[in-house]
Amino acid sequence: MRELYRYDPDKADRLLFSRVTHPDRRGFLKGAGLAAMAALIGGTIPFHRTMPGHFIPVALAGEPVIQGKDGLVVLNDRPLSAETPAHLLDDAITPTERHFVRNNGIPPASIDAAAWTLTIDGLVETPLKFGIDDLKRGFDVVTRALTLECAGNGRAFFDPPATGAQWTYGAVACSEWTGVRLADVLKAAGVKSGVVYTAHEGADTHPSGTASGLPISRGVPIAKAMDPDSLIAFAQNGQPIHPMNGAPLRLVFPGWPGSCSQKWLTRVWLRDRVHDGAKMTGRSYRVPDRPVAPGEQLAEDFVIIEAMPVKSLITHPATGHRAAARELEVRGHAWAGDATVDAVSLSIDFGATWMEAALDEPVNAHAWQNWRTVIEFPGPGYYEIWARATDSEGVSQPHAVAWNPKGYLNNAMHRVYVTVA
Ligand SMILES: Nc1nc2c(c(=O)[nH]1)N[C@H]1C(S)=C(S)[C@@H](COP(=O)(O)O)O[C@H]1N2
Ligand SMILES: [Mo]
Repeated sequence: MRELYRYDPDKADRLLFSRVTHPDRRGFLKGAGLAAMAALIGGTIPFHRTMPGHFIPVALAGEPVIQGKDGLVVLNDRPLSAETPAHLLDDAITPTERHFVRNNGIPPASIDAAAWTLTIDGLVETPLKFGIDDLKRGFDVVTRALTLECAGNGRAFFDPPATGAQWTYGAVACSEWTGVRLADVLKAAGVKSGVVYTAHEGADTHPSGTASGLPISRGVPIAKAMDPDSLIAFAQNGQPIHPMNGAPLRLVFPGWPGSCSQKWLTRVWLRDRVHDGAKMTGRSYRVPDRPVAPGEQLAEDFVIIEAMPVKSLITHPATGHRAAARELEVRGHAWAGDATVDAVSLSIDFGATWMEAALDEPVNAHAWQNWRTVIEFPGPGYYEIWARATDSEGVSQPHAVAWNPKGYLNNAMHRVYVTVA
């Protein structure tokens, strides 16, 4: 019932509540629906006749809403978007239960990994079809820690507000992905001259349930596809991929907008032009090619987002932490698209002075970098800790990011507050 409410609240309503022809009444919970609801809640529902339809009873809403995920905040139910609070991203490698979820459509209802096929076609010498075992047998299998961030991470802080999932900080993760290199698979098919872009297809369906067409089909320039860290992955942290993270097969293009990394992957085709699939055009995953005034709605001159900008996250302490002692360990991660991070600086005096944190090398290219330092507060009171990363090109995170219509690429510094007793 919980699943049904999550993926198809209309259908759940129809099944559980009696049909009433009157347009503003949904009818009442009865029969098998009533029995099922009562069983799940663990008691009878004396006022079931006045229970409104089309909502999830608190008793059910209080349950973990996504099986196999822990502590994620659900931003949207359908399609499902859920982010991870910053302090739950403290691990060097993000456990699967803490990896965010961003769905544009409805995931495939059943997943049969043994029967799954991936088609490689378009501008190739030989179109090929692979089962997952064929991929494992035919190509080098590699495991890499790879940073994946939604281009809309930080959207909630744009003013005027940008439409779309209101991500705060937690649409980012760095899990260990196991799979084969996309480049090896494309080479096996034979990349023809004139290939410009890839195009990706997955098995999820349009959120309306009735409209045909893919909810999302994006691509990358062929050079990014040939990067050895661009993977076709079949495992996440040593286990089969979580159903909401694209089981049984997905692309991972680290450092680029998460939207490139097609989940429930069924096809990669090569094109002689920039791909124009769903969410490649218009304002989707594109930003104005020049600064615009906040709120300005321009119609053209958008460019496709490629590598994501330098950014950092404070994962300890959690914001609002009450420190008993003057000394406090502060730690987190930093990442920079296809580049690396050279430094992470921290300030506890609103940016007047900065101190450098100890910063680890990435465990491999395209993995986020862990950093830490011990801060000593001068006395009791309220403090903000600000973190600012600088990438290998010398570019630092800004205090505030330029506004854009869809609220992408917010890499403003992360701030948390602490009170010292
Ligand atoms: N098939 C498919 N792939 C998809 C999506 C989707 O809706 N359908 N969402 C994309 C977006 S916008 C992001 S940010 C990432 C998120 O990956 P995750 O849900 O595993 O965190 O998946 C991308 N791949
Ligand atoms: Mo995304």
